[in-house]
Amino acid sequence: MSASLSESRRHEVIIIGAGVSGIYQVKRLTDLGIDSIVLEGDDDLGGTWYRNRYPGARFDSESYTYGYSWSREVLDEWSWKERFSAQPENLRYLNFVADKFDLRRHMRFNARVTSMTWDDAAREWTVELQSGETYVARFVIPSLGPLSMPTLPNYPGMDEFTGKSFHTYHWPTEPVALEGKRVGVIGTGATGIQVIGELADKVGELKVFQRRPNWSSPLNNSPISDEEMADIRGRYDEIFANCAESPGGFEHVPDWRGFWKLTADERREHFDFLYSQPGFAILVANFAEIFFDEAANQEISDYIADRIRQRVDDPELAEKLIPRDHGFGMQRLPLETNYFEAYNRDNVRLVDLSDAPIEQITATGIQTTAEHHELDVIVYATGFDAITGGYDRIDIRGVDGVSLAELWHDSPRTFVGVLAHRFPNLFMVAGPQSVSGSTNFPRAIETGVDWVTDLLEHARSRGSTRVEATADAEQEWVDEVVRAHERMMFRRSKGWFTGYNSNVAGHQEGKIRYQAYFGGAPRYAARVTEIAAAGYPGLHLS
Ligand code: NA7
Repeated sequence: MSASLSESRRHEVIIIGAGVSGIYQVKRLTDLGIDSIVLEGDDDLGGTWYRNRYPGARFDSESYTYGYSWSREVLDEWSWKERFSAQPENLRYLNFVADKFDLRRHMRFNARVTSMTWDDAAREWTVELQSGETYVARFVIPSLGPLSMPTLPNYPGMDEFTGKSFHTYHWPTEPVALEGKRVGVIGTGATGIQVIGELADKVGELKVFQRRPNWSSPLNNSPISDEEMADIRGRYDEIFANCAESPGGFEHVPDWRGFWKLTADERREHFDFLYSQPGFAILVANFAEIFFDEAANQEISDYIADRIRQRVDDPELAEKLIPRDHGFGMQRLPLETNYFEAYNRDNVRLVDLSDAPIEQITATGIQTTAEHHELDVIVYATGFDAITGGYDRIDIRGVDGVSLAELWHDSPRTFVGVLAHRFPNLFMVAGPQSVSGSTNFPRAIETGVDWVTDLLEHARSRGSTRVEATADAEQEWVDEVVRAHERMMFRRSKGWFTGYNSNVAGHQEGKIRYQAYFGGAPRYAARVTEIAAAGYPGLHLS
């Protein structure tokens, strides 16, 4: 039952979500003396790094490019221990930042938002929690994270399995005994590939249920020594400046020497070099042509396929691990540690679902059309209702009760990924159609938080109590998002970059949901900076 409005708690700003974005957003607002509260559905802060506790969960971005750039003190005091830091350390980092700035006192946990309703007369949002309590605020800043809505398949019998089963996002907080156990992993995306590489030598038997193979290349993780950390600390300004200039928000920048100007041997030499480099270098420091020239993409795909053949002992199995339906980098590239070597182990088996799909989950395992697999544990690494999923699960009602989920049913519509027409005073940090889904998240998050904060200050300084994107400005941005997709070959691939998830009702294979802006982080940052400098054309402030 809803509490009456007189019982509602009032704040000027409600931030939804205490993850990487919410933490920075509340820091900015409280520094400005703006009365804000963070409502977090989980029982502690950390968002993606609070939730994703599965073995092998770690950054794919260099740790020191993932961390916040906005506090010199944090940069000076925090030492990253690994180039690609693992989940427990990442969660410690976020706690360190929140505690250092005493941000927990602005956060309320176990406060899951279920609905939000705009009152155009009062010019405020009423936000309702699962508990029935309500909050009222002039502005709401959803900081929901692009991958916060996990999705499970809907195989018959999933509830009947008597062993342990969970989605990777809901990996239990208490330790799970896996030694000697028969474990099945469904899914070979970025998550599945991390889990499989990590678990192969720690469980009795590992069966990988693969619907489609994914391209993957080595993470090349390594420890960061004290000396190296000191060097990184001295170079932070340069590192973040490089990230700001790279389309993906990474240290790695594309190679513009010209794919076809070099000989095949020179290109191969460059591929060899990149394959040994850390992180996304093989993708984002590669020749820019691999993203839009079919022949260039085929060449790097063939190169990576050969690497897989070299690493997997059984040639027939190697072929099953090589994607045929999309080229290298055309879906989110998983980075791996010992993934391909895992298949050389006697206790690891690939179950190719393209030969024999899953029919049902039984009390004791997984039944495919070919055989029954007895299992003690089933790990669903089956992905997310990406980018818009977090919004869809809140019933958001704008002007005249219009539903955001209904308006976005086919594809979201926003102005620069921050505002939506008919939803005044709702400022999405790193929302749909921003650059967040296509880059090193925190770099884009900082752009988003800073822009939202400036806009809020601008509105307050003018005494504006209502900020809305015009329909025309929204349409222009949607058109720009579509044009950026059209330039990219990956628009023909399946996967969350193009908004497709087979487990979400209403998603249609081959129909793009324009969920992210793929024009690159530098271009996005320049555009939104230009808009702010010009006094926010496209927005109606009153
Ligand atoms: P992804 O990349 O969406 O991968 C999900 C995987 O699960 C993928 O291999 C899917 O196969 C597979 N899947 C999904 N549903 C099923 C069913 N019903 N049966 C069999 N297999 C299925 O999610 P991740 O969690 O790996 O990565 C998401 C992001 O998290 C990642 O990009 C990082 O930024 C962190 P498919 O390829 O669709 O055939």
